[in-house]
Amino acid sequence: MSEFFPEVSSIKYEGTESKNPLAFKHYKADELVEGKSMREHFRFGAAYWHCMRNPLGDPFGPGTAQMPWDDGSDSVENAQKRTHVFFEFLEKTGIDYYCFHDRDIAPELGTLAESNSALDAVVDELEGLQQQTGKKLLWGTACLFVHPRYAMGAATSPCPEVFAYAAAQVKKAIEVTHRLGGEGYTFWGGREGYSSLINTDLKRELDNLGRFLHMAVDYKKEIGFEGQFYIEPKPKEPTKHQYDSDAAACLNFLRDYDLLDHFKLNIETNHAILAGHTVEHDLKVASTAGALGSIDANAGDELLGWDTDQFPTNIYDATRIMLVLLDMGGFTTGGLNFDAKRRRESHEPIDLFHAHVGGMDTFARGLKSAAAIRADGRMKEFVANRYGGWDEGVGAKIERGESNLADLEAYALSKEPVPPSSGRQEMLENLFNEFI
Ligand code: XUL
Ligand code: CO
Repeated sequence: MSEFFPEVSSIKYEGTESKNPLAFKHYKADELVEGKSMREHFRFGAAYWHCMRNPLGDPFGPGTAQMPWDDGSDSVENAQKRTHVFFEFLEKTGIDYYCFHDRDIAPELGTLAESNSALDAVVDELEGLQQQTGKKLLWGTACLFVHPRYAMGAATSPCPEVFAYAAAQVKKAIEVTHRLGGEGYTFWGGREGYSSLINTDLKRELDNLGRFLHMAVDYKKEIGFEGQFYIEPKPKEPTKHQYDSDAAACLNFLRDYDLLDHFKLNIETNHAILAGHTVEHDLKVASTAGALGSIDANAGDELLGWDTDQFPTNIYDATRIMLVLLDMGGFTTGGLNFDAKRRRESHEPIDLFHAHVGGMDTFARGLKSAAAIRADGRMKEFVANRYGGWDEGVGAKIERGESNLADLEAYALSKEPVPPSSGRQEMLENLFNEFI
């Protein structure tokens, strides 16, 4: 150890008095909250693509990230070496899980067969490192959006050859995820959408996407992969419109194509914002449908309006996220993956640590606040009372399905409705603040 990040030792919990920027002030892995350790609540994951592969470029300039361990080549040796850097990072931060795209961990080479064997060689390395450290794969995925062949989509490409290539890539990515004991597999349709409807056969593209996902479900069963499949909604960027635009659109698509039993959603904060929602909204929509699977934790910048993938530092948001999560009983297969990158100006390796430590501490505060709100009970009680009319009389009858329009007309003719009492939004917002 201490080979690649000699300036950082294992990050410890030092409590709120600590002035050490590389110490946890709130995240204490084994501390119990609502009877479960923080580590189990969060199942924190790190994103291989951002930690190891993101050079921190932007549309106006090249990458700035210092990666002294990386020789910049597409060699398998270089790819294997990176896995050791990454696991040192996981060990020192105490992050238990990770996520990857096939092409983050191994290079895309001249042919699919060569790319597949490069992937196998890196997966060998990852398998050994997982065994040594006990770290686990939260989910794997295939990168179906970087290579120019995918410029018009993968499963929704107008070209069947591209569909076939993408299918082959997903097959292999599911296999390696399975081999590494991955607890899930994510489909993020990077370019499954359109830039213009003028040249798009929308129905055909959606039908093909449905077919593609059914093939994946069939293959999963065939090889006995028990991990959870996720769809990650995102409305746009890089395309103008992505079919998996938000939680509701994904659920509708899954229902339409008879896939709902096989998928849950992986909700990402910045994607929900791009869809014109809060993350709390998309989490609620997903969890209400029994389909909230995992979370890609990050933050956007309201002034920039694109997928900035910043690290989460907002305690209000973290509290709202943790409230939804605690209310649904926590993760089963999923976890909290930091799909976040440092700013271009934060180019030193140590910034990776500052970023993740801050994200973990933010969520620890969110968890504690959310648990306190739940223990206090006033918020929940208010909502229960607000809808209390539905528990008795005419409300209960409607909910039992025993009313029709004529009955309700007779009821309405017999008395003036009692108007609802105040929603007390401001009072509840103040109450929420008591716990932050
Ligand atoms: C892109 C994004 C992806 C997915 C995995 O915005 O979030 O990195 O999480 O493909
Ligand atoms: Co994501």
